Amino acid sequence: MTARGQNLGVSLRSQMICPHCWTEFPPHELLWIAAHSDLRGDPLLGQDEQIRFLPSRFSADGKAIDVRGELCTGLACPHCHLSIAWSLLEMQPLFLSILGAPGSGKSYFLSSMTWQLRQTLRDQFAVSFTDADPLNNQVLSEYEERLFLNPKDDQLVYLPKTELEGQLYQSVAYGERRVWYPRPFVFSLQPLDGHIDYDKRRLLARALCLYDNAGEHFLPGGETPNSPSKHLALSEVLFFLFDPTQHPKFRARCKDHSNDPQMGDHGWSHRQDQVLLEAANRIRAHSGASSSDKLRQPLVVIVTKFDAWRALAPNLKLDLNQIVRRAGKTMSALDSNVLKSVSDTVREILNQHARELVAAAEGFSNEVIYIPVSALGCAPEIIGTSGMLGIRPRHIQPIWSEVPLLFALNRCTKGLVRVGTSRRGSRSAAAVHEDETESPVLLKMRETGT
Ligand SMILES: Nc1nc2c(ncn2[C@@H]2O[C@H](COP(=O)(O)OP(=O)(O)O)[C@@H](O)[C@H]2O)c(=O)[nH]1
Ligand SMILES: [Mg+2]
Repeated sequence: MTARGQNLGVSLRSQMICPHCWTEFPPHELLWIAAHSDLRGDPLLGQDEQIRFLPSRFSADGKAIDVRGELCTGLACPHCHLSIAWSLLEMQPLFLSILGAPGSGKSYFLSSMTWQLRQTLRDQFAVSFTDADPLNNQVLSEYEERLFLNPKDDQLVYLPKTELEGQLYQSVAYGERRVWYPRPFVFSLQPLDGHIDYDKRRLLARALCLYDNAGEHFLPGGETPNSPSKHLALSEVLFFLFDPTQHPKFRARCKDHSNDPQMGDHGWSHRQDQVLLEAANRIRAHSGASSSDKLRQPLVVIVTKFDAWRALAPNLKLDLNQIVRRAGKTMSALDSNVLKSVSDTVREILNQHARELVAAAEGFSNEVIYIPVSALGCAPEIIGTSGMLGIRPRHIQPIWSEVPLLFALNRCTKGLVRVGTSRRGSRSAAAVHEDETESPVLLKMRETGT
């Protein structure tokens, strides 16, 4: 592959990291996935998988040719043999792990976030957000379709539980040992025409690798050598979902103000601070940090199901236009004043009702931000006598689901998404201007003439 990079019309990265097993390797070690249907049987992935091979023949446009003469398009990791999206050849990866107790709303949040980002990033930030590997992202695309593109929008639907070893985990057999890796959802992000740094698009582009972890993995004792979680240590920012409906004090305060079954008898409780402490321990173990060290990654505490606990925050009006503000003709910026004031309000509420969580979060990282979201914007209903919870797609109205990732993109990239501060009292389209003190990674924005 080395000499083939130019033929493919891409400039290759010198080192790559597999988003499945996190092995680092140079691109010329990449394997190709045979295309001919007879070429089946992989020692690591099983009899039904296509053969992985190091090619010796290439087409004129740099694609490998398998031993049966078929043109191949799929790439695979030389270590675990799982498939690797092309965008990882060119774009720096951005790992991001989503943690939370079972039932805290991770799967709904992830679906709502990616659905919203497809529009918000393109329309407001002139950034494209596309599936790097549609086949690998299929589970998530199906979730999005079920919730947001469902033709039977008055029927109750639900997302399946994230099984420990189900669709969201892929298994690899290294001899006798079988390892289950969390399936990454990989998205390509690049500036579009209209982005202030469109001419630096190759430099700014990132391959976002998201992990939806089964909550059970993070209950004490959940990690085994066969279910590794090294992505936590690689994550540039961590999302921890805190679910107030699982907290006894929140439930006691909200049950008379919410019709959500989760706030009543239907609710359950996990010690959510312990999930965070367990994650911190694993990251420290992977990175060799001492148990008293705070971690280098910023921590976003995403307080889910805002629709169910909004009675505790009557002054929070979470309108997207309040935080995503026009900063020029084609670009918007995140208003850091709004972000900070909402974070302070939410921290105060958590401090009143779940002090242990604030202590765990602030012991975890020096940089903690609290963001309320509602993936659904409404309460689920109990489905018949099954006891399961479902949602009618026509009721769904996400609240701020994309904000945590917009913040992460600002924090971890060199200007893909920008922050600014609103001028006092201004509500005009040009209400936000760049504030270089807000983020060390902020690039200077040229005058936009607004
Ligand atoms: N009220 C409310 N409930 C939600 C919301 N998002 C998810 N839920 C409910 O929370 C439960 C658990 O969600 P899920 O995403 O499966 O949790 P996970 O185990 O962390 O992946 C489901 O029964 C959902 O109906 C929300 O935004 N508001
Ligand atoms: Mg789940």
